[in-house]
Amino acid sequence: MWKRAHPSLDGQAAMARTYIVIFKGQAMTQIPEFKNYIGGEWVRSSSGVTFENRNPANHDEILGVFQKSTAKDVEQAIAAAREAFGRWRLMPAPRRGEILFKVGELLLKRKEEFAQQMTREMGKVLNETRGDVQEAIDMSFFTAGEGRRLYGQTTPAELPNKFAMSVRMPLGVCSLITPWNFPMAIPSWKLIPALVCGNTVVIKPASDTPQSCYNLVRVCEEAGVPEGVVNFVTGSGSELGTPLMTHSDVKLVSFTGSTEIGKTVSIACAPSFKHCNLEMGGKNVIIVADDAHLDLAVEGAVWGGFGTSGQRCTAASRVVVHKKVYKEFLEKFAARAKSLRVGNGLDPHVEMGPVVNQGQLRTVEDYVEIGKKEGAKLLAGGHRLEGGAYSRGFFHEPTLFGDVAPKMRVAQEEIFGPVVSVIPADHFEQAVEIANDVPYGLSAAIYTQDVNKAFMAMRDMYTGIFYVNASTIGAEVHLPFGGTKQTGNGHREAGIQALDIFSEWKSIYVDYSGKLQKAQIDHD
Ligand code: UN1
Repeated sequence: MWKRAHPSLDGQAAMARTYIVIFKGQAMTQIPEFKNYIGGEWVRSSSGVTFENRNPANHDEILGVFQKSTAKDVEQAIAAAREAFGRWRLMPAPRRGEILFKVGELLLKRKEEFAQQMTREMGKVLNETRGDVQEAIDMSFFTAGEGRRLYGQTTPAELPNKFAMSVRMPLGVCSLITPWNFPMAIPSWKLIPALVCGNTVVIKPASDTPQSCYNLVRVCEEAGVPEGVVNFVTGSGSELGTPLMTHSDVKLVSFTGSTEIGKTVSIACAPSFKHCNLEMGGKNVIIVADDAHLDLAVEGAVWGGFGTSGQRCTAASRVVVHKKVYKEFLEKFAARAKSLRVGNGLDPHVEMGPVVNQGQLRTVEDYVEIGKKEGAKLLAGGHRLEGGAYSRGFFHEPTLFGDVAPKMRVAQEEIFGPVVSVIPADHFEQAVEIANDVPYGLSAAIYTQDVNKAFMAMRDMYTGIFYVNASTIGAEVHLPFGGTKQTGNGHREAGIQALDIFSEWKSIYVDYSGKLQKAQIDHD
């Protein structure tokens, strides 16, 4: 029997200790302490140390403290997941699906609250954090139905009185390592399909955004996911990565983050042949053809380039524009970039929030300098925003480079910030060539009114995702998500394709002939 799950999210079970901040001699606010979730219990780290979760729009605001966990904590979480696996894999999949449906319902109920907390912890505007929570809701509802499908195949056997079929089986304990830019959606892309397939998990969120993942885990607990099935451990990747990636009881590591770290995950998994699913960088592109609806293309470039402050792996950080419309496009794009309202994402008038932390802000500043030195033309932005409402946060102007050459670093490397490079092209074929000529292959788009060009680009762009007359961002959960080249390692998250990550195939033959039959040999 499973032990009863904690009954209510509203209880303060996870926040046993609070801190009082003293400001000008006055107690200002209470800072909640969040714990790890291991084997159905909310527990402190064996380190006894915590780290702070701060608001990137106002880094004086501490949203909570989280456990700075150790390898020992991870080992306990893996042991709990391993113990729970024996029972969870035997729970009928439709029943697992029902619990996941409940997860979706609870997320829906608390969507606004979770969105507000997410804007506070990572900065993107409220509309986008609502979308992030919605993506987790969509994933829960879509995947819950898989509990009643998880289709395998039945197929004729080549011998008489013999039956053949294939079924999916879970792998066991999965380590899920998730990023800060979609702090609830991406954990849900991994967690929910892993669970419906019958796996148990240890999830480690990015240290910039532990609360959104915590909210998802609490919802799982409330929905009735039994103890030990989902384990949540916070702390630094450099400390926790090794046990998460190398422990012999872990069967799969699912990672979303930079290509650089993805490579280390891949290498760490190799000696023990762990399954490894990687979602990494992008250098996504919008092609603007000479017949494009220009205003629409500009809107797409603004949304794709500056949405989430450019911090999406699907962000449109390059725009390749036909020379006939290049000048007009650039003028319109620069005007829109300059007019964007930057500020605290909780303000409904704000269109772009801060970047997530000081390091990310420096990276953006570095790339602005690199672009200038390479000879790109700075047409909008180019500076961090300082003073007044900006003084306590990590704000940067929406930045636009024109006259970018395809091989410049700003056109080749993932910046993960509000910087867009516009590249002129002489003709359509050249535009496609430039668009493909980067080390990544996540998302691409074309704006054109010509159906022939649209289909040619659909065929020739070597990316995992492609859009016609829409920007490079906004993938839906029931379609496969992932990319080619250095973006991934051949897997696709989301859609029914995610099931292929989180399950293994077993082919089963049942011989009811009552005699020895030999495949391939008893042929005549
Ligand atoms: C990411 O940037 O890591 O397609 C994920 C999109 C979102 C997901 C982005 N649905 O832009």
